[in-house]
This record gives sequence, structure tokens and C-alpha cells, in this order.
Amino acid sequence: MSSSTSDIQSPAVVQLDIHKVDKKTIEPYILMQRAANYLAGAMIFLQSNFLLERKLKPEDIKPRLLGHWGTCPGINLVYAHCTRLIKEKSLPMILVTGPGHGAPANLANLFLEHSITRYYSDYSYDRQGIERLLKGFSWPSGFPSHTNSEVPGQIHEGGELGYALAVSFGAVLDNPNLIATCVVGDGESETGPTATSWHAYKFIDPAVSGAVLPILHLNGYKISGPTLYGCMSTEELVALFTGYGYQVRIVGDHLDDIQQDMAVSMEWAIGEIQRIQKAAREDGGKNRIYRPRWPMLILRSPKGWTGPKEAHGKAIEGTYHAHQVPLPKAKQDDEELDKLQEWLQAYHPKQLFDERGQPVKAIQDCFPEDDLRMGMRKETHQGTYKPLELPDWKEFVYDKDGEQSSMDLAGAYLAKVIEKNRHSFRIFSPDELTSNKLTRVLDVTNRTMEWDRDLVGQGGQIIEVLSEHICQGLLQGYTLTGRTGLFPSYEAFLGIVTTMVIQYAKFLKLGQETLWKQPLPSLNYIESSTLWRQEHNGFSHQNPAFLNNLMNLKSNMIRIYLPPDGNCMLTTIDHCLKSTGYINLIVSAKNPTPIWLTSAAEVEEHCRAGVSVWPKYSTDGGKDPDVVLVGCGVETTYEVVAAAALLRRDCPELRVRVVNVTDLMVLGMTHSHRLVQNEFDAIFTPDKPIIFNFHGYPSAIKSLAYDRVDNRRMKVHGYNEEGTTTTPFQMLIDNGCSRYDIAIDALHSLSPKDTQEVAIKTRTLISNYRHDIHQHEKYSVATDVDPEDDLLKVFDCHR
Ligand SMILES: Cc1ncc(C[n+]2csc(CCOP(=O)(O)OP(=O)(O)O)c2C)c(N)n1
Ligand SMILES: *[C@@H]1O[C@H](CO)[C@@H](O)[C@H](O)[C@H]1NC(C)=O
Ligand SMILES: CC(=O)N[C@H]1CO[C@H](CO)[C@@H](O)[C@@H]1O
Repeated sequence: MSSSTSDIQSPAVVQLDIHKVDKKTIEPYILMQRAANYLAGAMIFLQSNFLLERKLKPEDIKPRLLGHWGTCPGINLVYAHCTRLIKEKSLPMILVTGPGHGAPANLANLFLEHSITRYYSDYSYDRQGIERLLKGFSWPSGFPSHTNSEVPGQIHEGGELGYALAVSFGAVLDNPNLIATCVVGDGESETGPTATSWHAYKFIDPAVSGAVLPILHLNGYKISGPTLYGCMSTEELVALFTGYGYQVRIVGDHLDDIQQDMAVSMEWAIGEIQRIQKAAREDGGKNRIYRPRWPMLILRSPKGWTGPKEAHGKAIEGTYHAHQVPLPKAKQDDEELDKLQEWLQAYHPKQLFDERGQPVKAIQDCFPEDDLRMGMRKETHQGTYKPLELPDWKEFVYDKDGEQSSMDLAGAYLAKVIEKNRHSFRIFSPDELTSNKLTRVLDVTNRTMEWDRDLVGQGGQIIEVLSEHICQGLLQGYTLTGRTGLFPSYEAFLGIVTTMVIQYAKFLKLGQETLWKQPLPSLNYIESSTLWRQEHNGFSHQNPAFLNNLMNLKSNMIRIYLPPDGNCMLTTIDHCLKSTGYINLIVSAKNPTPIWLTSAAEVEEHCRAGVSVWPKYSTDGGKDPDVVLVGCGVETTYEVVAAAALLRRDCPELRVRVVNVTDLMVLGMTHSHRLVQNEFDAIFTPDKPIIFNFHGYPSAIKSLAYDRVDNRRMKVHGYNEEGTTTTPFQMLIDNGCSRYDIAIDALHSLSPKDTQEVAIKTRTLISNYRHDIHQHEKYSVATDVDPEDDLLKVFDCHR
């Protein structure tokens, strides 16, 4: 590896000779842009007279004008120049557009390049197809106003701004030939996720991964005001992005030669990408550039460029008035209708489309061969998914009684997954890998960090960056291009990416309903460092809300598992990494906790069922329990087993059944994992009291069981927003989830008629347990630790 640092040391804008490009070679692409601008503009307004065969009349205008024009001309410029280079150099390139409200631009280009027709046969490549496209846009049953997974070539739900850049980087990881050109809005750039994502190329090893070409689309305005970036001087912009590590080329300072400028700048950028890659790939990487400065473009274009200049004496082009519908009263107002006519006519649709309505030959000739067109790339249609090669989880089962950390066992298994899948599996972690006890994976791989002298070029499969947003974006891009990832996180902070996951779920849902899309791996999360063992970090670290948020999504794509011990964790991870098309959440624990199920067969049986009675800890002899105690989660299940032990010690005549739920979704009525009602009744009984001790907020269980059980028969314990820095057992007491709370509830729930012998003792036992709680509180305050716990010795089968 060369020890030279990168090429540019001080902030300097990249200078190029823009006259070196042969103007003739870009002419067809200027025509292509004219056609795309025409279609994008017309799509927002017209319901008839689609190619302006006569003068526009009010009845040609849609009743509801929806869509965003302002960003479209810039996207069209980028699309055309990408297409030009793809054709010339057979580049494998996809386009990710951050401002997904620019859908009219994407759709226009996808139509021109034949991609819409290819995947939607009802959009023919002629006048009829154009009519359907234009009229159908933002109209019931047509394409919606923002890019989504129905739009060919997309790996990004474009409605919620901020994620395009991270998703692009995820797509090129381990995809050495792919280039993801990413348009980032200047408004979008104000978002936190975008601000941090500029750094993500530091995880790109040019020998094993492809490249992202970021294009900051500086059109100066967002919805109704100027953007931060639009207010910055060239010097400031260049200093900022040089500081991030880029070589910055500014395009579009002069509109009269913007086309040549863009052509030359794109050629330069691709050349730089290839230079960096070549150095890292050839001759065993001995000329690898340390800290290569990847290229980026800052594209200045007037918002709504080529659109109406003004109306009612107010400027439109180049202002935020061009953001959405530039002539919002075109149907009612004569002046606006005239301006619309004048604007659309200026593109001369007759020169763009022939009499059959097909784009003229010069435009059709712009495109590369089919599979290179940006709407047709197999990466974006999940045509590239290969299942992981997985080790046998049973080899990692801990087959003795004793305590193990679920996360540590998982780490051993994941290390094998990494070894077997060097270029198709990655872990994305917000700086919590070792804290979450996955340290064993570091025996077989490193962290990726191309900016670090020791880690550069080491092929690390772990990406650690203290931004949940980047982790999520990378994971999405990686997953949507067919590779499998894992996102372990502190439970409390995974909620940071909630809305990203919700957007992803929308993308997934429509993708699954879009017939030409193929399966893709699931999105996999592990929550660890969960609230019950965040007693040391305190209240801020106690937050199980992410689970509740997932529960609101379409149940057919959500899987939520709470494996009660390390062995169940193994089979659960294995299952998730094999699955396709889901969002999997595993809630786990990193501290050593009892192994309840010691044989692989038991583990498999329990986890396959998702819920089962645990006879070892029950005293109902398999039938007619007086009360059913249910554990779900690691620590809460432990307390349920301990409550059963208390009752067995103090009240042996009581018939207690212990049930564990590992697959949350068995409880609801709508999920494909649901128990049918007589299975439910067989486990939970049709009429006996149920005391549920849940890992997270009780509301999660209550909403699942709402249609299932009479509320009066079920009591749910769970996290109740009580917490502080305290001992682990005190956390349980503070939230009413300790063994004493469960045992007290069990006794309270009994009807004295049915259980005479027990009823006589109830008052005494409950008072004793309350006393025990009080004693415990005193003990922990005095000593800062919990007392030794040997209660489980009551079960002779255990320790
Ligand atoms: C996270 C998020 N916040 C707010 C919005 C609402 N919104 C839609 S477009 C837009 C302005 C976008 O400006 P920019 O990224 O510069 O795009 P362009 O000017 O190219 O249209 C905003 C704030 C959104 N879509 N997503
Ligand atoms: C991690 O990187 C170091 C160099 O910093 C290298 O010596 C080591 O072999 C790598 N470890 C693995 C497991 O790849
Ligand atoms: C500890 C315990 O009772 N485990 C049981 C869990 O459930 C499976 C069947 O699903 C039984 O085989 C185990 O004995």
C-alpha cells in the first residue's frame, strides 16, 4: 500500500476544461432532457391533449394539480448525462434520487428509456402509453406523486427526505462494479441523516466495493424558503466538502454551457472513481491510495429551470414558487393557462414524439442496451439475491445447566456466518458491537474503516458508526440489492430509526405487490442491552418502544422474537437470516442468564411452536391449572419461573402452569403465526387467570390479546416507565415485574371458592412477599447489589 496521502490537501474547487467535449455528442441528450421536461411538466397538469395537438383549454387541465416541478429539470439533466456515460462506457450504474417528490422526472425518463413499458405492459411505448402515464400520474390507479417501489429502478422510498445517500452507499458495498449516482436535495441536506451520511465513503474499500457519486442538487430553495446550502458561498461549500474528504466540482455556474459542463464533470467523476478503484485492485493493491478523495458534484440549477418564468408579476423560475405546481390556477385563470401553453409548447413536443407518439429516433438512440438502462438493472429488482450459507446452529448449543449470555452465544454463531459469507453478509452497528457482547465476530473479521491506517484494506465485514441513521441506510441499501445484513443495537436507541423502518416497510409492501420484483433478504435487528439490564446506565437507557412501533406495521412482514435463553437465540437468528421479505426483530440479553432448554431438540420444538408450556417449572401436572403464569423476554421469564418456585415452596397445593412465549406474533389474531383459538385455549386455558410478565410495555400484549381473552382474566406486567440507576432486581420491583409481584397477583386472582386451602393462606403469603420486597429494597440501598438468588433450587432439575 502506498503511504502517500490523498491527492488534494487544501480546499480547492476542481477545474476542468469544459470545451473539450464534442458538443455534437451531447445534442441527443439535450433533446432527451427536453422530452423528459415536457413529460414531467405535462404530467402534473394534463388530462387530455397530451401532446398539445391543439391549444390548451381549461378542460384539458386536471381537477387536482399535484406533483412537484421544481426539482425535475435538475434530475432530468442528471438522468440524461448518466445515460450518456452508461452508453458510452457500458457502466453499471443506478440512480438514487433523494427528493422522491421529483417522481415526474424519474417517470418521464423511465418511460423514454422503455423501462415503464417493459414492466407494465399496459403502458405501451406510444401515444396511448404517454396518455396513461400523464393522466395517471397522481391520479387514482396511476403512479403516485413520490418515487416508490412500483417505479422501476428504485431502491429508495422517496417521500421522507434524508436517507438517499446512506442507502446508496449500502447498495455499493460488496458490489465492486456498481456505481450509485445519488441526487441529494439541498433541502434534504439540512437533515441530520444526510449531514452525517457524507462520511459513509469511509467504509468503502475500493477493492471490494463499488462507488457512490453524490450530486448535491443546489437549486437554492426548499418548499417555501431558501436552503442553508443555497446561502453558502462557493468557498464555504468547497471547504466543507473538502473537509468531509471529497474532491468537489461545481457544475452550472453558467447556464449557457451547463450541458458541456455536466458532460465533462461526469466524465471526470467517473474517471476519478476508476482511478481510485484501479489503484486498489491492480497489482495486489500495492498502489492503493490511502484516503482517496472520491469525487462529488455540486450542481447549481435554477429551481424549476425552463419552466414558467413568472405569473401575475411574480417570479417563478429560480424561486421556491417553482417547488410544487408552478401555475396552480391553470384551470381557472386565463393568464396561467396561457403561460402553461407557452411553457409546454416551448419544448416543441412535435419535434420530440412522432405521429405514433413514440419518442423520435434520436432520443431512442440515446439509451444503452436493455439491462444497462437505469430502470432495468437487476440489482434494483432484487434479481441478485443469493441465500446465505449458514452453519448448523445446533453445533453452538450450550447443553449443560448453567448461565450463558445469549449475545455471546450468538456471536460465536455469527462468526461462522461471517467466515462462510465473505462478500454477502455485514453487520452494521452504532458503536455497540463489544458492548452488546458480539465480540467473538472480531476473531474472524475486522471493522471496516478505510480512513484508519491499521484497518484500511482489511476486508472488514463490520461497520461501526455512531449513527443509527447511517446503519439503517446502509442496511437498507445492502438488503435491497440482495445481500443480508444484521443491525444489533441498544434497545433504547433503535427507536431513532423508527420512521426509516416505517418507510422501508411501505417500500417492501408495494414491492411485494409488484409482480416483477423478486424476493429479497429480510431486514434483521437484534435489540440488546435491554432495559432490564440498563439499571447501571439508568432511566435514559430504558426504552422498549421500537417493538411497539413495529407492531403497527402490516403483520405479514413483521416478526418479533423474544428468545428466553441463549439456545433459543441461536435458532432464532438462524431462522431470521434464512428468511426473506420480513422485518425481523429479536429482543435479546447480553448478561449471562439461565439456559432453560439444554437440548437442540427441545429448543427447536419450543421455537418452532413460538409458545409452549414449560412442564419442568409447572405444578399442574399438565392439566387443570388454577393459574397460568406467562413469561416473555429473558428477565421477565426468569421472574415467572422464580414466582412459580415461590408458590411451589410456599403453596404446593396450588396448580401453577408456566408458559413461555418466544414468538410474540402467536398471540394476535391476524398474524400468520397466530395460534388458532383452541390451541390458545389449550395452552392458556379457556377460563383461568393469566398473569403475563412481558419484557416491554404492557400495551403491546394488551393490543395483541384484545380479541382473544376477557380483560378481567388477564393481568399484564411490563415496563412501566419506572427506572433510574439501581440494581437489576430493583428495576423489576419498581415496575411490578418481580417474582413477588407475579406471585401476589397469582394469589389475588384465585377465587376462594375453588381453592379453599390456598385461600386461607393467601393473606399471610401476600404479606410475606410484600415484606420480602421491602427487605430487598433496604438491602440494595445498603449494599448497592442484589442478594444472592438461590430460589430456583426449589426445582431439583435446576442448578
Ligand atoms: C423528512 C422530511 N421532512 C420534510 C419533508 C417535506 N418536504 C418535501 S419536499 C421538501 C423540500 C425539499 O427541498 P430539496 O431537498 O432542496 O428538494 P428540491 O428543492 O430539489 O425539490 C420538504 C421539506 C419531507 N418530505 N421529508
Ligand atoms: C484485522 O486487521 C489487522 C490489521 O490491523 C490484521 O492484522 C488482522 O489479521 C485482521 N484480523 C482479521 C480477523 O481479519
Ligand atoms: C423448561 C421446559 O419446560 N421446557 C419445555 C419447553 O417446551 C418444549 C416443547 O415445546 C418441551 O419439550 C420442554 O421440555
